[in-house]
Amino acid sequence: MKARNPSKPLSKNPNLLKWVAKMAELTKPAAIHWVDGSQEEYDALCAQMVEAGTFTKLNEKLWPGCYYARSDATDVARVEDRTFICSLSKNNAGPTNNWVDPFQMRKKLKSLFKGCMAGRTMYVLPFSMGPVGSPLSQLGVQLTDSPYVVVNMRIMARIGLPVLKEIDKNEKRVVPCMHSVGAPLAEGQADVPWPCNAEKYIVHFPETREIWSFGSGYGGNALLGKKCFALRIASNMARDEGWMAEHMLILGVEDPKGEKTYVAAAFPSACGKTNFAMLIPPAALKEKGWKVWTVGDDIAWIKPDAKGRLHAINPEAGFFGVAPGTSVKTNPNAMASLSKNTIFTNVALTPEGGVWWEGMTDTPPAKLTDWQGKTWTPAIAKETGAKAAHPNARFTAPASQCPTIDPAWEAPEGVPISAIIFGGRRATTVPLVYQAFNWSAGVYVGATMGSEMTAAAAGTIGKVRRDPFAMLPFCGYHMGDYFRHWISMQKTLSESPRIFCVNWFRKDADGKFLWPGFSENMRILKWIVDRARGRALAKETPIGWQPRFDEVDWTGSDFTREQFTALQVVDRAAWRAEVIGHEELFIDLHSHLPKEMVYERELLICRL
Ligand code: TSX
Ligand code: MN
Repeated sequence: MKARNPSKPLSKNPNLLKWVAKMAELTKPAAIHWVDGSQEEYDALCAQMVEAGTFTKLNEKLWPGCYYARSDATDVARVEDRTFICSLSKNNAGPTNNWVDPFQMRKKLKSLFKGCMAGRTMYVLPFSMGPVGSPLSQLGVQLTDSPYVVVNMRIMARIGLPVLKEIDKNEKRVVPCMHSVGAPLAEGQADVPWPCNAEKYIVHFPETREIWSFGSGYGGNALLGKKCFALRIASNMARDEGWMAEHMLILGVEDPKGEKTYVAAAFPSACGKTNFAMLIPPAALKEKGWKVWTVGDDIAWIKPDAKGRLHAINPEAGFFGVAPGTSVKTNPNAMASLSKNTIFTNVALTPEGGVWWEGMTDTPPAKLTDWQGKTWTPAIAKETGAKAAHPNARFTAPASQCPTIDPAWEAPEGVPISAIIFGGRRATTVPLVYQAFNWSAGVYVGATMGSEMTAAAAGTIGKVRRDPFAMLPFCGYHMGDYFRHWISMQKTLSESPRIFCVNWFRKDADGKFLWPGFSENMRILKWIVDRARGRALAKETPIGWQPRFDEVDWTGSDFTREQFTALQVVDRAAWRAEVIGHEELFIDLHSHLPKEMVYERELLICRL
């Protein structure tokens, strides 16, 4: 069979062809490649990157179909201070986003992108966020000079021919996504394994629904379907169209009768969101017939159906997960998901052609090549503190490979959402679990959630950093208006999901965790699902409804009434101080804050 000529356009859509030509004229690539999304194309791009030194093929026996990439040491994470929401009015971006006048930004981008793809191939990458053809899905086309981005996007989204067919139906608006690593090659200039630019711009135009990303090849900066589209741009679409684009996992709880209850949950970073999405119940509950199914681990698009019930899809097709800390103990389902056909970035390499990261096994291998290509041994680590894997090292794994992937994870109509959970990492004050009194009280819980710093690098240890709805870096408009949108969503619903708050991280006076977490979280999840179904009791406290000890299923556990009581304490003095902390964030949003937030706070103070 003759290989197809990738420069031949795969679409006749005049708007798409015009835009591609215009962008090629601006960026001056040496070639254009229309991405069909096939396995052959993926294999060829991977082979080409092995040849170029960007990829290392892992040992086929140990890690079938897997590749390894090491990024530039300066291009290892999202760059929040270089991320911009360029709405026409600064007021619409709000105080929690960086804003630049869109006319000025367009001028800047034009100069940055001028000739920026010289010597490289520009890939035309059509993608669908959500199952192709789902009424909840959205379409985009990313132009990128990074083959690494193309192969990662093939795992994280639906790409290629089926998407182009959808685009040619011309029903849905297509979001144009421009991306360049910003490293043009002069005639005869040799390439580097990870091209990037010290000057980075991650730019969103919410009104025109456009994304422009320059200078980075990493994760959320470069895989534009994910944070840029599915959260920042989609949050704008969702507000305008009456749905919700949320930084939430989706899971399904199957009860002993075989009935499924779906839950969406938002957690700030470093709370084990992916672990919770792939939870395995303790043996005793498993034997009773309880099972958790995974729909998604990061993003949920939620929309009322014709009957006014919220339905959610996972707009992604893969997991772009943090590797360090992931093990057969903390998350066996993630380990199974990443066991084949996975791309690893910035983990460590074993002499056998395998990968390793901190926390994968109790004892590290005797010798590794670290994420920067240097020799790493446990002795060196002990002396210098050097990490074998970068703390933000990632795996890109197909969701279909997750052993607990829900049979309905690609259902075009989504799954019905019965409960919403907000979490945080709090050593004090916030109990293990409580249920908000009603929707607006639940919105208050989401608006005031936060985590305590664990690393000195991120700020003062112990200080609560507020991250409302885990959306602070991802809301594409004014956070106060976002709260307002949440409040107003209830008006469109015939039945509101129940809203809960959890905290797996409460500590005793000696700094020891009060709750074993991980699989044991199933007992709390079971109570949440039983509450949503009207099957469990609760007692009223000043902050919401809490389970009594006897209302949690402790089968197979030796957790005591006293331990549980300590975890569930609502300390009125601590909560009075907590409410003052809520105000610190609200004051910044004051001019856009919905009055419900003020009323909820007043009522909370009254109850305290
Ligand atoms: O992911 C976590 N979850 C959710 C699991 C479904 N982690 C990992 C940290 C975040 C990246 C947790 N860490 C959880 C948790 O529920 N809880 C804790 C805190 C903890 C850590 C170790 C122990 C107990 C609690 N060890 C023992 O009890 C032996
Ligand atoms: Mn995330």
